[in-house]
Amino acid sequence: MTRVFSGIKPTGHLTLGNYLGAMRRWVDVDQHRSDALFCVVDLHALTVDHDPARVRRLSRQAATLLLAAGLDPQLCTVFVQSHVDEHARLSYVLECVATDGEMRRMIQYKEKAAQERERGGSVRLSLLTYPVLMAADILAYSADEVPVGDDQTQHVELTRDLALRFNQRYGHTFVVPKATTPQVAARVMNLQEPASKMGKSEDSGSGIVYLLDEPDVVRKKVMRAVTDSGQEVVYDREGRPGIANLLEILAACTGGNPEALSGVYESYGSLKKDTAEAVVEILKPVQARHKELCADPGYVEGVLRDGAEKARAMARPTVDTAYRAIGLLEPV
Ligand code: AQP
Repeated sequence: MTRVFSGIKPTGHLTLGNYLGAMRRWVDVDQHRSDALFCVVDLHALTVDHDPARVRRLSRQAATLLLAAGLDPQLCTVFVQSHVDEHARLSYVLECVATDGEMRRMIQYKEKAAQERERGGSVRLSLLTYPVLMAADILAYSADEVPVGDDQTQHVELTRDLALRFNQRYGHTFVVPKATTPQVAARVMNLQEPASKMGKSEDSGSGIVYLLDEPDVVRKKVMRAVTDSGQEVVYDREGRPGIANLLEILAACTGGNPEALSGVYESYGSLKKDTAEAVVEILKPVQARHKELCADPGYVEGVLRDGAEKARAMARPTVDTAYRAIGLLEPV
């Protein structure tokens, strides 16, 4: 059976981008057709300036939202990265096959490091090595596929390179995974800055739809989305990025196709109105289930406890094999 691994970083409240680009496929497709693991990758949230209490709160919220979105612990494994030591154990070994140059070429590193410097902060070493930890997350479970949004494909490519290099130098140890991205909404853009991704750790929330936004807040954000001075609704990602983003969001929410939808609308206003309602509808059941789960924190804790135990048992043999292969003595 295909093994699937993916994760979500508790660096902010989860967004419509996280949902349409990744979570929805995990729920609708991956957990049914594969042996799937989904992880709140909390160690990754420590790579930038953070408030410890907030990271703990966001980790709990992310796990609850994964279940609210429909991940079923009977079908897949849901857990928190820091509860399974194998991630950090393997990460160090992979740092011994990765190079400094490879890390510095990562687009996300360049962008986030520049942001940190702009804020007057210093860049944490873990921000540079973050893709190696992500490779460890994936390789520890011998995952065949990694369902992600567009922004993460470069990191999965690096994971493939590290797996191949390790296997070649030290003997076959890792499965070489591949990224899978959705056909529509692989990159949901910020409603106020359609040239930038809708990212959960951005400072301003007005261009970002959060999964727990009230319906009226969603409507307001979508209705105020930046478009352009034109009138015609056409799907043109380069020339009309704001409109293209709305068409993609609408298509992703309604199961349509952004190009086909563009012929349906005569004004930006009606496109925005339908997009807002489609988003409100898609978020409604997730929000209702989230409310129920918040009233039952023991259930969520139980899922995470069982998930960590299962994940540990899956990861340990591979990580032990990697330790022996690279030259570390077996414990006595
Ligand atoms: N805007 C997006 N469009 C499509 N997919 C997206 N994903 C994130 N944003 C979008 C996908 O969601 C999954 C989980 O992402 P993550 O939490 O691991 O981190 P990220 O990719 O760095 O997402 P964010 O929200 O932008 O976080 P910050 O702001 O902290 O960097 C991934 O599969 C991702 O592709």
